[in-house]
Amino acid sequence: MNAPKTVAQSFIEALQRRGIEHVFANAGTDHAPLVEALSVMKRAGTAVPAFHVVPHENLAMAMAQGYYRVSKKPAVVLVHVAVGTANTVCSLMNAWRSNIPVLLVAGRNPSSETGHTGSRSVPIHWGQDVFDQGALVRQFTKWEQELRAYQSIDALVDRALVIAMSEPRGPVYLTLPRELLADPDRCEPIKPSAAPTIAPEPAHPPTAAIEELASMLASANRPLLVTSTVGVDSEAREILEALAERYALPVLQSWPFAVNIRSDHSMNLRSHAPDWLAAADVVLTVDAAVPWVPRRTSPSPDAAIIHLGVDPAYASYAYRDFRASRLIAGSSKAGLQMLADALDRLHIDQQRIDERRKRIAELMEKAAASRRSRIEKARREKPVNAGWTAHCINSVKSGNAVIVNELGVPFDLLEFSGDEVFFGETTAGALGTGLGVALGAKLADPSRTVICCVGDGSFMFGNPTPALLVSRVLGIPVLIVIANNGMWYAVEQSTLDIYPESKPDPASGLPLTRFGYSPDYAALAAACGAYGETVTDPEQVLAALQRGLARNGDGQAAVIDIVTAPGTR
Ligand SMILES: Cc1ncc(C[n+]2csc(CCOP(=O)(O)OP(=O)(O)O)c2C)c(N)n1
Ligand SMILES: [Mg+2]
Repeated sequence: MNAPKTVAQSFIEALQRRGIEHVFANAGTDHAPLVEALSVMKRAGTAVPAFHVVPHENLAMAMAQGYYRVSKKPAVVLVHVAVGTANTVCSLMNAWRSNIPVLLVAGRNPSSETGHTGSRSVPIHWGQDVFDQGALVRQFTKWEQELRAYQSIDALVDRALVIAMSEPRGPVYLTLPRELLADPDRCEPIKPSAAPTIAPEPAHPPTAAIEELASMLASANRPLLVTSTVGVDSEAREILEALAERYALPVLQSWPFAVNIRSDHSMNLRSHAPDWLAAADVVLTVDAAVPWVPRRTSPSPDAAIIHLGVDPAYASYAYRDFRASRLIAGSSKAGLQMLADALDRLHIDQQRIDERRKRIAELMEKAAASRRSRIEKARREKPVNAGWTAHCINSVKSGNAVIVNELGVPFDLLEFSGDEVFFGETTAGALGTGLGVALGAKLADPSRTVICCVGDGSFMFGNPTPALLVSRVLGIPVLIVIANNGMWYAVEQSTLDIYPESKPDPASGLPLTRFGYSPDYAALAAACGAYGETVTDPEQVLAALQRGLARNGDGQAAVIDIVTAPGTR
């Protein structure tokens, strides 16, 4: 007689039915019923998602983010009880702040001492039992739940995914007790015809509010649009580009997480335009959690400020004082298109637009000249200047490359045609996500070149040994470029920023900023089966990147360790 189907099997079937392609797994004793279910299902030839062994949970969580960004599909991260959950939390904070849906699943260790197949069997089942496992992630997830007896695992998986995929998107957490996973599934099987999970449609902003916004922009002299993440949706980026071009509406990217506007666009102020921000009379922020840093520059108190986005109040941020004359809630993509249409219906003084276009063109030319001279200066600097690395990356990357940047190169020196995927830092600033993001992106679309630029600190935070192992085992080669300044420059920089009179020791810099030793990252790469190279000469950067990409073409990951000067980025 066949053994009855377990809840563990039903869980795996539910993932398969809902279109989950990848499970990034870091297993433990809590997963015994899942391991057995997978083994049974494999022998029976049942279709299941790809379960990948990922030897660090932070890496698994990062891979899910890169995978989602390229495929637009959520992945599952499977971890071991509270301890595995704890290891995901750093990268989970990034997923939370960048609205990336991930279904994080953890086992719960058995509660019973005897009497059940799943009952406790090793001493850790006492020690790993915690009072409130969900508390570990509750403030970084949209929803968290534990499977209870007689609940349908199908319904629970569905609910988790729908919540993760509804706007604003984000990670969710589901825990599965070992005894319940081992139980026979007593619930009615779901009808095979049931439709797969779909993301709920986001609400559109109200027409009246958009029309009012259009009139304000139509009569503005110095309007400004500020965004951080709108370009995560390439269609929204295209709408924004057309709107900005037509109405000479300059776009500032604050803490950019995506390509929000292509680099050669006539209205692209990149990430720094304090003068225009200070003088703007109408400021529209679109998907920008931190549109500016008030202690540096703010718009004038007389400026009209409008925030547009699915959650323009950013309810998940504890304190945030970017007061606005208007908050417009709704899909930013829909809102930008509605705004373009509303502006088209208005009678707008073309001369005013033309004059502004001229003023902005002059500003752009100055900024471009300053970037050119920065690159010319960087070209000769030794140790290598990361600005030169950015320039070399521009020349080697393909049009649809994925560029991940975690304190690797200056954003403003990267050039994007618009078809690339750019994955910047999130406002959570949890370092150690870059390597996994790059791997997840490559898994989602192996035809894309994936270049991951990281600081040496970020490289170490990113679990490099597990990352290179996963790259090799899954055949997902990426190019990792390290800006190796031997330190945490950000820490030194932030100290000097608020204590400008501070005096770093000429030999050792400020306390708590220098590593004191530089590991041989190229040798580390080689030890993990990747190609590794150390570069000290600026003239070698381009060729080294090309060699790395050639290795990628042969299926091997590459680590190009570029020695930069302490106190620079
Ligand atoms: C997980 C985590 N730990 C610590 C920090 C604090 N922190 C912010 S930037 C930074 C330095 C990162 O070093 P690196 O990647 O080498 O970049 P660099 O600043 O040297 O350019 C640190 C430690 C953080 N953001 N995230
Ligand atoms: Mg560093």
